[in-house]
Amino acid sequence: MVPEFLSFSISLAVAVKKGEMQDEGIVRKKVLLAGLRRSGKTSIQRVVFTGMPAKDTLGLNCACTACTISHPRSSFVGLQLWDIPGHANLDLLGIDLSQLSTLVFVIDAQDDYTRAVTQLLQIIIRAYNANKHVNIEIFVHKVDGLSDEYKLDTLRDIKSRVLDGLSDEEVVQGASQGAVQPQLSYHLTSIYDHSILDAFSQVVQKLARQLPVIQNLLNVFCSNSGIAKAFIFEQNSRLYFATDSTIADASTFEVCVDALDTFDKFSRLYRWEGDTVEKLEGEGGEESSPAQPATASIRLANDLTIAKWQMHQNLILIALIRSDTYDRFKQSIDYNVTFVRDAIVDIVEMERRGMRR
Ligand SMILES: Nc1nc2c(ncn2[C@@H]2O[C@H](COP(=O)(O)OP(=O)(O)O)[C@@H](O)[C@H]2O)c(=O)[nH]1
Ligand SMILES: [Mg+2]
Repeated sequence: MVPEFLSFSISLAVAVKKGEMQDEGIVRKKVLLAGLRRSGKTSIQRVVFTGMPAKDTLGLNCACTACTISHPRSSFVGLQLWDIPGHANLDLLGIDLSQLSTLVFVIDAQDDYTRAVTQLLQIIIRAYNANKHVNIEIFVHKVDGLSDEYKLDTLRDIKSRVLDGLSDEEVVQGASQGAVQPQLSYHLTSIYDHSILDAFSQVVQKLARQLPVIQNLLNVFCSNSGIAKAFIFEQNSRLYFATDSTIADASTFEVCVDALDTFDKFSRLYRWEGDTVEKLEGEGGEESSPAQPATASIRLANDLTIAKWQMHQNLILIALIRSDTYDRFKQSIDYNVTFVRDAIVDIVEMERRGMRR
């Protein structure tokens, strides 16, 4: 039951790489949210990063200016998110695409997307030619209310239009010689369910340098502790930074996010005495999370238990496990968690030192 963790060493690159930028002494990765007007960019940004309830986005005004939002300092990945109006001219806004780590393009799937695909092709070519390593993430958005079949047809249609469009383009330098191709990832998203969190988590994970290390750690932890699925969530944003490599369906993720919310709500009902409070308040500064116990669990009706452990200031380990395994081996699992926690704390501290240069 007790895992044997291999010791691992991590080296961080010291120079500021392409696609990174510094502000307030923190290196942040730039993520540009692009797409036609009213495709849902601002709603995504508000729901994911400020916790705005999805229905409140109905009242969002059409922003005519670009805005940036910096992910909290305590985050695992330093992010700067650019939300630009649909009609904006990138050159006039002074956005240097070579500085971009990720381009997120939002397409409204409930609308005619012909014009959106044309704009997407233009921006892919520009972003790719400016930085061959840019991650391009395409959100086929507002899929709530669409049948599963219609969703998949729409996704297939958009993919084929984009591929056709790109193969017709001579402008993607190098691609025609069969060298490098822009790497495109597609996500079906909606702000009315957890798909937007899942998609944005995957976007952010690609920017985390230590992801493979944490993933390996979780794989070892799960296989040695009888755990079906584990996620490391950032509590404030509810984005997950890593999960083990077991394939899980969307409902597993949903149930884990719901549990995270429930733990959070319950923890607000109680005052947690002791070191934890002082530590959280002292370290967190601007965005310290509410004080809460280091561990808690919820038993679901289908003989499964969801357990959580506080890993670091704002990072939570959530694990889905059979209830009988949890009851029998709780102490061993808690013991294994201490290995994961120590490793995560080391990695996070190292990442933060890497961010502050
Ligand atoms: N049904 C649905 N509506 C959405 C979704 N995301 C955004 N919207 C709505 O789309 C409208 C335009 O959103 P907004 O964020 O202002 O678009 P922007 O111009 O791209 O920033 C708003 O009324 C939102 O409530 C979604 O996932 N599903
Ligand atoms: Mg907007």
